[in-house]
Amino acid sequence: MTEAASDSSACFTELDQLAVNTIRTLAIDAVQKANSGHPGMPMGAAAMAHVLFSRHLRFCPSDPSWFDRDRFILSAGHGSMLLYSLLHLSGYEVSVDDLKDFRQWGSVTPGHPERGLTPGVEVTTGPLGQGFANGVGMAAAEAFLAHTFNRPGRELVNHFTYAIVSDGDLMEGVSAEAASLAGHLGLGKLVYLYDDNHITIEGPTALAFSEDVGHRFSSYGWHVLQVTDGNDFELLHQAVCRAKEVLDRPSLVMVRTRIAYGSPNKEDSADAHGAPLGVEEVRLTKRALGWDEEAEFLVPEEVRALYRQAAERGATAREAWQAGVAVYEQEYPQEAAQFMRAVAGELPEGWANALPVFDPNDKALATRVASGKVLNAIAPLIPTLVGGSADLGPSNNTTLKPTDEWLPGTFQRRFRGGRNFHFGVREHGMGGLLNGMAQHGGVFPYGGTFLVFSDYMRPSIRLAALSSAHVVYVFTHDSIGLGEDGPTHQPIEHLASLRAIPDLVVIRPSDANEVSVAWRVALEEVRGPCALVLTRQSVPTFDRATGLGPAEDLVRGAYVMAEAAGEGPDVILIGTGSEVSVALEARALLAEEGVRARVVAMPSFELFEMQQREYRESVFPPDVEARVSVEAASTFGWERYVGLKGRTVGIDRFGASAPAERLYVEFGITAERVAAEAQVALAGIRG
Ligand SMILES: Cc1ncc(C[n+]2csc(CCOP(=O)(O)OP(=O)(O)O)c2C)c(N)n1
Repeated sequence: MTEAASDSSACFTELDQLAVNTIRTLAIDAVQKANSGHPGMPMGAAAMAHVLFSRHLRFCPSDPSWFDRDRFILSAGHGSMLLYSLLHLSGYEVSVDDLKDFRQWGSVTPGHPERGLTPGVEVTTGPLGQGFANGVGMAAAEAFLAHTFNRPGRELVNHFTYAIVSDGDLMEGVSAEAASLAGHLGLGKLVYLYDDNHITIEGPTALAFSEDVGHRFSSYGWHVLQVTDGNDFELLHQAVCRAKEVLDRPSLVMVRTRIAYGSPNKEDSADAHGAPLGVEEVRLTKRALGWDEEAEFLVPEEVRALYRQAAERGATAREAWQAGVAVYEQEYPQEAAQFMRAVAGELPEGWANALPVFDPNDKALATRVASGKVLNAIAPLIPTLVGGSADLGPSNNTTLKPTDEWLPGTFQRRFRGGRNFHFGVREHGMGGLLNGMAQHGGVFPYGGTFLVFSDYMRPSIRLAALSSAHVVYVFTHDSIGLGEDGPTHQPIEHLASLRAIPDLVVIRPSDANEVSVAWRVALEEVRGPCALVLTRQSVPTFDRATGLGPAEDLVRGAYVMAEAAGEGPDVILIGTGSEVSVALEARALLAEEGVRARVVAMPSFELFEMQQREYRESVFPPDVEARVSVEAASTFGWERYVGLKGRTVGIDRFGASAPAERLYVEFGITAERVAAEAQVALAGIRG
């Protein structure tokens, strides 16, 4: 651990103090006007944020998505007014009126920063700890791309990832997972400033947080620095300079700050964490800061000019980068084309031709195994497809062969494009990293675990959906079909709960060929997160030439897999994943009883809901009310498709430890049961 010493100067003047007080008072005014929000954190962290934005951060407000910009994350998203004030001063499209509109309907300044809504906001933060993990993912993506594309003297990717993190961020488990991984990997381009103000909502951190954070991070392998006075520009500047010099480890700059700095009655108090200061306290605070007590949303012109300089520096850096890219294009045309495509988030032309087609005559294949074959078939064509698993690579079939691994020290030397990422047993950290990797851009990230452990990373999945992070989840061992590991490992409610997340596409393919199509959809058609839900156990590859629906129809979410014999169906049987076979068997049983059953394969509710009504009604004709769903999972949600007169076959209790075949029988996920339920539904309708 090092104490920052005075060895360089960035010529801080009164103007810097004016700028910091501008940031503070903008936050105070916006929270007061909105009558809600969090003034304390921006007031306390204003100086460190100012030093970072005015002296270090390389960014270009006129081109917020310039690829080689430094990334900045406000992990403590509740301090959003700190970020909005900085974005405004820096010249992003965030006006004073937008600041006055803080937290209002339709504004670009919502309660917590939302990517895609406000120019300059890199990731959506608010759930503490997530931003921390996102930054690690960004630094990992940066390191991967730098090693993949940079050439001697030609650096296409070379930037830092900064974040301001708070006590709450460091208490959350997800940040511990991500920090451990960042230290292990030696992600040296990661610089975090810790707003160490000793206050959370309930009071002093001493109530619940007493470890030695510095030692903790040192033991993770981080470079830890201390700044004892969070208002000392020189100390802050020097600490950031040192952090940037240490490139073999991530850096944590612990900055002792005072929440609500400048407020005579609320400084150092939890009262200032999440409530407006109040009219009188605002006045007193402005007086204490030497500010015009009457002025609101005041931005002195000279402060704007100071920030304009930072933006100009960024614009110059961007131009130099563009010139470098032009030279690189001449020298390395093939790599340049790959790089440009990656930056644009585009897949190489023709990549989908590499998607395997599986032969129905081959032996039955678990859909997870098919997924592994698909991944390995497409990986050579998509050099920026990177990912791995939370220590379940051999089970999730997420490993690319042959290729390098991401290991400590890997980033310190040129390597051959290691793409297998070992997240370790850290599902939540993996979820946060994947979001950061996706939102850094340039890579297509994927991550695997057992479906049941998607719970461990659910907050990150939710944020991926909320902020359209293009991530593919490989969730295997998707039902009681995993067998003997028992109820702790058998997902029940997981499909329903993932389907309940808006803007998350969940796909449960029924056979190997659907898996192939599912990967294409996940990479090429879905713009946000996509969960592939795959079996542990083998399932047959359907012989589509025998009149079954084409696997390609997976893109529509649901399709007629087997039509009812004769005129129109009496009943519709709907299956997903491994239960499509069960539905097909039930159809045959019903045929023996003179009942015409249509089988619908329904790999994805979400893709189906995107279809036109005519298509949806062609799959589920409204007049065919006898419907039975079969899925080895909670029946919750199936009412939507089976209707009031339909029946559901599923599992609304926890599973059990036994061989899979026995479990299917015990839990009634059988063709006989589906056929019987079909008869019940028909009897109900016929009265
Ligand atoms: C995952 C999560 N849990 C709880 C909250 C609610 N919350 C918002 S801020 C906060 C504590 C803030 O303490 P700190 O991070 O030190 O911020 P400061 O008080 O310095 O503003 C909590 C519990 C949250 N935003 N995210």
